[in-house]
Amino acid sequence: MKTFLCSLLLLCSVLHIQAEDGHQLWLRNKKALPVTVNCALNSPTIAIAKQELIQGWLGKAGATISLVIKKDKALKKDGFRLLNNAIEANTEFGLLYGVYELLRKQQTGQLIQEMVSNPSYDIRTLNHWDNLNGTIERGYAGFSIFWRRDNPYEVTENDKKRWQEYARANASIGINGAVLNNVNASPNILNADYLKRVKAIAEVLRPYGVKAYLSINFSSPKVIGGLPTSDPLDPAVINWWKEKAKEIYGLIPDFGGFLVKANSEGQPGPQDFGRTHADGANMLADAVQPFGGIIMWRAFVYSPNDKDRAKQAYNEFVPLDGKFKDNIIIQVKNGPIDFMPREPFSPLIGAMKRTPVMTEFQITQEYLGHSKHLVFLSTMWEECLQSDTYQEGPGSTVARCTDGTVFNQKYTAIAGVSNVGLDTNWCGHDFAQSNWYAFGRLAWNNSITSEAIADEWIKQTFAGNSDQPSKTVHGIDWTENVLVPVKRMMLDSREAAVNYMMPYGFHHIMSANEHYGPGPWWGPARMRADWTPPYYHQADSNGVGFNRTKMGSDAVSQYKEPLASMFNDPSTCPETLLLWFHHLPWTYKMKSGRTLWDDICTKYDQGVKQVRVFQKIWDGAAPYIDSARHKAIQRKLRTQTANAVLWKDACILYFQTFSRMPIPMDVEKPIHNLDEIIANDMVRRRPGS
Ligand code: GCV
Repeated sequence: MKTFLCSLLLLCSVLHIQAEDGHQLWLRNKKALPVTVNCALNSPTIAIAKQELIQGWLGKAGATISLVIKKDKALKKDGFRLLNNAIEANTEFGLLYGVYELLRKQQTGQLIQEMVSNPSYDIRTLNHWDNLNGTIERGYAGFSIFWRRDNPYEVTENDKKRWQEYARANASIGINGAVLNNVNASPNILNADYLKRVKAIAEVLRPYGVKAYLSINFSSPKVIGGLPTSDPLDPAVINWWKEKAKEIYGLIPDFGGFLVKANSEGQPGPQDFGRTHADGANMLADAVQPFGGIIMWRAFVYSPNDKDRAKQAYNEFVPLDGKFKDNIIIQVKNGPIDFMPREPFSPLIGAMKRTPVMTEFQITQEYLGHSKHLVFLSTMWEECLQSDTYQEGPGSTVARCTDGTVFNQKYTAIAGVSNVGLDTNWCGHDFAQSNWYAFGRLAWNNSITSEAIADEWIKQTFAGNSDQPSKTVHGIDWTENVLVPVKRMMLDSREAAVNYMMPYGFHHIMSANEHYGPGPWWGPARMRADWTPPYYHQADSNGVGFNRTKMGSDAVSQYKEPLASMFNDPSTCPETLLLWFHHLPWTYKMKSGRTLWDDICTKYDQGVKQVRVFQKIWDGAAPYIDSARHKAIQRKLRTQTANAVLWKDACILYFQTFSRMPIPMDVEKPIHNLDEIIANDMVRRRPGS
């Protein structure tokens, strides 16, 4: 036995076989060719840049590359220029980004030409909803990489290694900021012991150009500062925040700033003291301003009293336009409700003309199948970024309204709610890594296509794997059997999820609390209406959908013409958003010529069929993918299909109780019974169970 193990180890080392467990993300070990790297500068960041080139070089063997810091007007912030034998940038981080770009091009078989690349946004952050006890709100990949319950302040070598790997992954795709704790923030994050840990994290992230930011709790002056109030206009409170900022910057000179969730879902905020969001944000902005810090103030606000939750952020924030200090950015979720599988863009974007606005995307799949479903979110974000707001004439896309092209902004930024945890493969599902990757790539370049992102990611993540080292991006069979079909699967996957979960503008009809399976029926008597699905789908015997037209809640009027009129009329409203804006009869005639009911059933069915195709595609790729990752993904696809069938059956059968119409003949018949699905769901949701 001993001899057998020894020979196996020897064989592995000869063949360079490495277990593929997904931990290396898109940065898998390569058999690098020799290269010489020159740089006049010496710094930890330059050392990383050199090391990356040496360990990843796939260009001409024996080449020499120079890394040059050079003032160049064509380069903005951390942009870079790739030349034949050199990378130039204004900053050392620019050089590092240039190195990763060059290596990415080599690894994905792209033509390397002289090019300039500038980031679309100055600040490209991940938001970690990580709690100080190590759990992660809406996290599906294990515990936090930053915080833990036991020995919370101890910093181990293992911690540092993880943080370093995390920072490297971020730098490789241009992410330059990390908000380290949950927006539902514990005031304790600002206590000295936690700040020491933040300092330790920041030190590991720093050479990779990733700045640390913190979410703060607006009541901190009272809760941990011992003050009688947290009123933002109170001189003692103002002073407390100034002193706290001084303390933080004393520890972490390049600290990024604060992210704030205020007066939202029970979090404290300035309105508790009769003040406005601007009062609260400005007070914090003053505290961090001397150190170059910024405030990212979230506009995710809604109260149970409004008739339409979708209108509230706009109603509260637009009147405050122009009242915010210039180191504040309003952070707005991409849609008006909450990271649904499909929403129109938030009407706040482009409407605040004298206040910088940044979009917040959700990388973690709270409403898109957690880490169990394969859903490539890039297409959803691309759809949002390319939506035309018309705010400053045609072409005022979400991307251009937030990246400084349309409005003159001191800072531009974008945020993604991270899906990273302690799981070996970081994200729970190997394909969920592609969402981290896509967020970074879009944050760097908001006009890159999802197709290009998927192409890069597949090549870097799967080509030339350990079981099949010879199958590389250059092989025709690899292209035909992996690259092309897997890319198709990724690009179709978000639409498939919309189809089997919430087609035609349905939203918020998932099960309560966990937000995973279907739950359109859920609505206990004393529950806040806007937390229950019937508030959103409004199904009755006459029809279905939320009436947001001028005759309904009039949310359409928050959009600039021609959108307001287009959304207001069901015949011009995109069918993908039909039930978002309209309450329509079940017999409403769709563009297909069939009834709304028939088309709803058909879409659910189509979603299931699409996931079955994904299973086939993945099964077909088996000979080309290392077996550990292949099996893990195959298993998850099975779960996804079963869950898609459940969504389809539950929604069709539930809505049928209102439509009273037959399921079309060509739609696969339900295999579940509605009463059983509901009973199961209720049992799971029974208090205390
Ligand atoms: C961090 C949704 C989520 C909450 C999240 C909140 C937010 O409501 O379900 O978990 O809280 O959004 O974005 O603040």
